[in-house]
Amino acid sequence: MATMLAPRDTPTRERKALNGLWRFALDAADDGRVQGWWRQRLPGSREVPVPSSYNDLFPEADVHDHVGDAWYQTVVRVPERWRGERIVLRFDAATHRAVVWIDETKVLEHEGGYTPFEADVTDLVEPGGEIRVTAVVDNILSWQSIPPGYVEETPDGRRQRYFHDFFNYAGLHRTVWLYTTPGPYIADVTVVTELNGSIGTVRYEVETSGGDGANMLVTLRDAEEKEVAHATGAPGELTVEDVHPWRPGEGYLYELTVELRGPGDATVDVYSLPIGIRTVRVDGARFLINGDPFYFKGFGKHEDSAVRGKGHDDAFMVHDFALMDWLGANSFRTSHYPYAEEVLEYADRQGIVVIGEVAAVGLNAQLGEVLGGVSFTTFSEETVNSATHEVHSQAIRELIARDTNHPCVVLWSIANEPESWTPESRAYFEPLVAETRRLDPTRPVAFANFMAATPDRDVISDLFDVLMLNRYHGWYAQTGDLAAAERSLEQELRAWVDKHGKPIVFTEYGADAVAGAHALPPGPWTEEYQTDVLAMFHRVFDRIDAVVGEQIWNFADFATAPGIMRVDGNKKGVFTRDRRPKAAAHMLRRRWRRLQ
Ligand code: GCB
Repeated sequence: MATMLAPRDTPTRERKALNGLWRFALDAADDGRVQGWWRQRLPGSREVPVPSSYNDLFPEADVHDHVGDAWYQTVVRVPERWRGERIVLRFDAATHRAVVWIDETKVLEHEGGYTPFEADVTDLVEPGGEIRVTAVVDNILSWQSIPPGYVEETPDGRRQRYFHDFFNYAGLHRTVWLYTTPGPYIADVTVVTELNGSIGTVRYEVETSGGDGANMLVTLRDAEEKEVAHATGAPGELTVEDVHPWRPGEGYLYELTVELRGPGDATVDVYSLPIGIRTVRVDGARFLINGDPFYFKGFGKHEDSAVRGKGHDDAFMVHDFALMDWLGANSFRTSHYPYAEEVLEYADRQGIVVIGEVAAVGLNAQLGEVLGGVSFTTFSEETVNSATHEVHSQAIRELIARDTNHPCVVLWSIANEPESWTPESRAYFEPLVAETRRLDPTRPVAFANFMAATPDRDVISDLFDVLMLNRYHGWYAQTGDLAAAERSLEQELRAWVDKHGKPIVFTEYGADAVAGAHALPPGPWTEEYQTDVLAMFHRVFDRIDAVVGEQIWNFADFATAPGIMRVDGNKKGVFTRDRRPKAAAHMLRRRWRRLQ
């Protein structure tokens, strides 16, 4: 399987982050591609930070609500010592699509806002000299993008409409790199692990480019850097006696080092990556990690913070994980798109379990009416069609290629709340599930099920391994009546258990609460009511064995498109957007840390 190896410093490789302030120009009139803006200094004097969304950096609405191209440009000096190396330009993400030039030459084109892309640019750079890197980043969502949307032409300009409930932040959200590899290099490493009593097995595949006749040495070291196994050649298998597994709550990692050796055993290329030895399996209605039943406690999250929007930020990452730990959470879902790879690397080390989700959110006409204000048929020639299917498929391929070696990821989510009650939806998802399994036979596959897709209507859940349910009893239904909500939730849940007998993870449940709003008796939007809704769900979960997880919607308040259902964004966070606890956080801490 093709992987997408993260850039790393190794004895044979060096990387250089191009983060910082880049020149920036919005291009609402679509002039740049016609006029060839990559050939010159971008017009205007704006600069923006990379990584960050651009939307919230300036007070103007035309920046915040920009639709179309945004141009980024920087000048970088390529180290003289890189002479003779292969040089790669890599973007960890550009939301939602980009074209990149080095000086006058187009080097990259990529669709999809949340996965990396790169190109060998050796022939275009002169070590010691400077290059101009220009990227045009287009934020338009269409029926053929993942996620989908459409653009409305109005007398006041373009307006982007979409069918998901988070703001359409755009820009260079993650690190941009220049990095080196030797000429012949290690291109791909895929690892699959197994456990058998105290013996761990690491099966690996490696692909190299060039270096014919070279041989390969693969070494595994434990966390104390002691060698525990080695092998030559690929594919291969390493056996680890007295294995120390990766497990939830303890991110024990080994380091796998692949060394490519040429004539006379001279080192050609070295690539190392952290790996965790663990297994994942679904058994009846149980979700097993290392053979032990696992119960997910955590959140659906967002990459979202004030000012930087979806720009990756290590400070927020560390703080969010610390808050999750304070609560006793053990997991989260990367709702509704692949997060920065730094987040997965950190989860690997922290022993936090991750449900990895592709950006397929909003493939649902019913939600479209609520959020996009438009009536359409979900699956049709004019809407979600075969071209969309291919983009969706590619998004899954890129997600798995980037994340397959992360032990924290235990489950793939290939869509959030799609239409799942029509023959068209089954025809759409059947091949996607098959493709996901082909790419990764080791992890279970699921999708997050929409409230209206009740067990009697749903026609696709039998294709999947785990039922992930998003439910809002007591909020969008039975608003304000938790007794009725509890009854109807339990009834529905029992119907799922009877129909499928699969493990059920609640991937969303919750209620909006405006921090500081209080009432007795509790009413919607208050902190008390949010707490009561969560407690109601928990009573039901505790009565049903097939429920193997609870991930609240949401970890923190987040930005959305404007709407009368939202108060300055979505307020279902148990933390505010600046990560202050609401009453629900204290209740969760008592439950998850068993303090009551
Ligand atoms: C959902 C969606 C999520 C929304 C949430 C809500 O079902 O999956 O993206 O933000 O509901 O708060 O309405």
